[in-house]
Amino acid sequence: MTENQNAALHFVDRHLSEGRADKVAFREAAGKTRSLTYGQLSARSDLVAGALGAAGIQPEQRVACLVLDQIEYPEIFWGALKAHVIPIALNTLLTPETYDFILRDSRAVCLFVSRELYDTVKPVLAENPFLRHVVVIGDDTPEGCLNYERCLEGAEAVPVAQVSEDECAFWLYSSGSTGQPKGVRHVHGALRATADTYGAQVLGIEEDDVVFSVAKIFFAYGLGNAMTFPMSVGATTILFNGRPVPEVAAQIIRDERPTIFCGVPTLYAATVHWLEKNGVPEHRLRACISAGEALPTEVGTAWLRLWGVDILDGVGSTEMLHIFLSNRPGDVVYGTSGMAVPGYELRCVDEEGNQIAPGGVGELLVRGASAAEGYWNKRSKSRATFEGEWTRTGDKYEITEEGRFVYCGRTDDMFKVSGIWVSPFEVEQALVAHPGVLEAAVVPWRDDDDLEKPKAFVVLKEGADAGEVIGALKEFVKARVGAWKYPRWVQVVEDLPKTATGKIQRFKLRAQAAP
Ligand code: 3SK
Repeated sequence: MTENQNAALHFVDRHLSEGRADKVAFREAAGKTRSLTYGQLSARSDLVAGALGAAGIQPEQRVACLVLDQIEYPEIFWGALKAHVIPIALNTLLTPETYDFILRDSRAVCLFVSRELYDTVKPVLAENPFLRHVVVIGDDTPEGCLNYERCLEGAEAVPVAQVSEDECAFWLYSSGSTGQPKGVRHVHGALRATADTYGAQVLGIEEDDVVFSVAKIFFAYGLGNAMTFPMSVGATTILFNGRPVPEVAAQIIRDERPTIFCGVPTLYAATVHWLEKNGVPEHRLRACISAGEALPTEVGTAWLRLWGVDILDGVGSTEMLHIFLSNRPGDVVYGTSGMAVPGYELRCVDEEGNQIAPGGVGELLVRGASAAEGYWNKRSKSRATFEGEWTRTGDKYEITEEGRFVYCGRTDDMFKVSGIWVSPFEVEQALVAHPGVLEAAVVPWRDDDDLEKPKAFVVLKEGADAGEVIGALKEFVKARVGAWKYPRWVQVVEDLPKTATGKIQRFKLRAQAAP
């Protein structure tokens, strides 16, 4: 019989035979006191696998996870992998309409949901034709739902499903430029590929590390930081299920004493301001990493001054699962994204696919073992992104003479806010839904911290009161498309620049923002 390459054996059960059954794998922070050892995780993920089977859920069927960063997350994720059921990690900040889209698109047969998030998704559950079970984590189980703990109490462990490293393990949903998220399908072997490359060779993660990631587990970035990297070496993760604001991040660092801190530029920038006023906790971090969007130089240098440790800025993607281009300890140049992570190859090409010489700008392509096997049910998008062994990133980069990569923007109009993709199209749709707005265009605009945020240019309907409309638009958009996507600035214009065929020329608006 061939070796079972189920990733759960490597990341979870291996620690039992290596003497780490009593080692804490996860502990909750900020007023929470629960923790989970590797032994408990192994046993409880076995029960999740058993419960899925007992509920009639077949291998390769999907289960959606709308779960906060809490100890049940790893139990469900690894339990599903053990049963060869496919967990889908859902962003906890989406709107009911987007959950409805994803649940239907994926045809998930079961939803695991934290009690705190249930009311958001509830309106779309009754009409869903695929969902057979809704399992609620926490007390006060709503009518018609199952309680997570009760499900585990009645379950029996089953053998870990035999899979090859090339079999699908889990999906993540990535936002698309048309506003419709795409299911990104990752295989068992990809988890190990990211841990063995970035985790081991850039982060240098070791057994006695304690990791705190403000990026949540549902992001590819958070999944590596807070789950697979620490679990690849038997280290410990601090879980925090709240909104990461500077004072809380500083308090968790002070109280929980992580050795590795994983942040995003927006939080680093805000935390620098906060620490300058309130002082830096007396604790030494061994490594700090950043991804999601380019880290402003000033933020990196200020952080180094305050903590005595660099921020390793890197670039990854949901399609590649984690970071493939990064600065490294002892070799940090702020303002650049560094160089290829060992195990990955990079090249920049022009529109005809010709390799760009140093000094030029082209689209970044990446080759590495963690690439997704494709998008779910999106053949032409899969073909356009996954070109044989190479994955197109949609990012434009310049390669310097020294071989460092400098971020130059997106090939399309998408941009990131706090590390999360924003589709201008989606925000524009929300803006024009307002009764006072005729047309809208959204572009990235740099704030005082040199980070990109949405700016809206709007053409008002005749008779609309500009002050009233501007005053209402931010909240209006927040409620429709998600809290981080609302335009931080709204400018009223007479008309929008357009092509002859009526397409908005966002690049003309973006050019106004250029320094
Ligand atoms: O946005 C990034 O840079 C990133 C990094 C790691 C994993 C996933 C993503 C999207």
